[in-house]
Amino acid sequence: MRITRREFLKYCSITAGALGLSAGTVLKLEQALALEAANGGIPVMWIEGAACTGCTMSLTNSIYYGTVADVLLNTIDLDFHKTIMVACGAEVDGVRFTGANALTAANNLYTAGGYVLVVEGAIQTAANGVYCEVGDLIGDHNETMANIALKMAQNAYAILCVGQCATYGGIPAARGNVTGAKGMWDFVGASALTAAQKRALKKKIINIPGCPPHPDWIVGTIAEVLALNPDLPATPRLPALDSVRRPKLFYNEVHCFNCARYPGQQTGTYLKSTLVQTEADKTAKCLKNVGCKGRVTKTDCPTRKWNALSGGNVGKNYCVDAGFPCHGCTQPGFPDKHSPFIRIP
Ligand code: FSX
Repeated sequence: MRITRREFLKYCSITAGALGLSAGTVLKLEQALALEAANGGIPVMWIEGAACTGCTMSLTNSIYYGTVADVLLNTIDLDFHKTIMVACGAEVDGVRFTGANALTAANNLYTAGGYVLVVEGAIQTAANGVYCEVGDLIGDHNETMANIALKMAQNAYAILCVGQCATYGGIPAARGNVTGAKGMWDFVGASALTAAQKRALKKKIINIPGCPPHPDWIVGTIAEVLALNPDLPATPRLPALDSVRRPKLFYNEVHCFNCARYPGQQTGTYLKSTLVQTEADKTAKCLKNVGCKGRVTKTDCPTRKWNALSGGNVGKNYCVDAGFPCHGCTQPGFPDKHSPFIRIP
């Protein structure tokens, strides 16, 4: 199935509410995509470090589209994504990453501001980054994710960190982190760049946490970035972000306030064990006493839910509705700060 830009716009219009896009934003998106059609579009380069690839899997569950390639190849120009592209190995790394390395080449597509960088997964920094090599890139030796991420981030137009691992370190950076795994923000902060370079780079970062993130959060943010920058100004306009650089469209409210079990919290009616639950408990009993982190977690999971059957519809379910405590995967500090996930009374 091939999805045209027109259909992508239709999708954004139909699902504007679900994606968190205003009518005005959809209009601007139309201008941006028109420019994309005329100019070939700004390429998207998607690189992956230490991760389970769940973020990519989540994106491929984006509703409405047959495949993620339809979303990104036919609407947004995804030039590089190792998991879903057909080409692999030295052939494609040589073309793409060598382009990113050779930043001075006059006709190089990947010169400053020439692409949007999506980072999935944490950056492993110990032992000069050898825990994560990302391809046969330089003659007879491999390049590290750490080197590639820093080079590409410096020259990216904007940087979307997708998933808890790429944003705040996630599971790869949990206790026992011998590989020195870090989220992008901390990785840049600990790098050898100058203070001015770090500031400039950090200004371009948008964090889309979640383990994994909801596909709407990813697609919606990409759509908003395009809509905000139809003319590709030198300094990109970013969506409204909170203090840990999450788009407010999706991460503005504490989970509990929209939770179906909130009445239980207000009346002090708590579930005693996740193993014993009735249907009625789903709206009557709060999960706080079995380890729920909803009180400190900002996410729209309770209203958006996951696995919608068609575009624009609320999803079928999510952790808390399924009887499992929220484990705070959109918050900095996950998983250590929120462990254990389940408390057994
Ligand atoms: Fe991390 Fe992505 Fe958790 Fe996995 O690839 S956010 S481990 S579900 O999904 O990076």
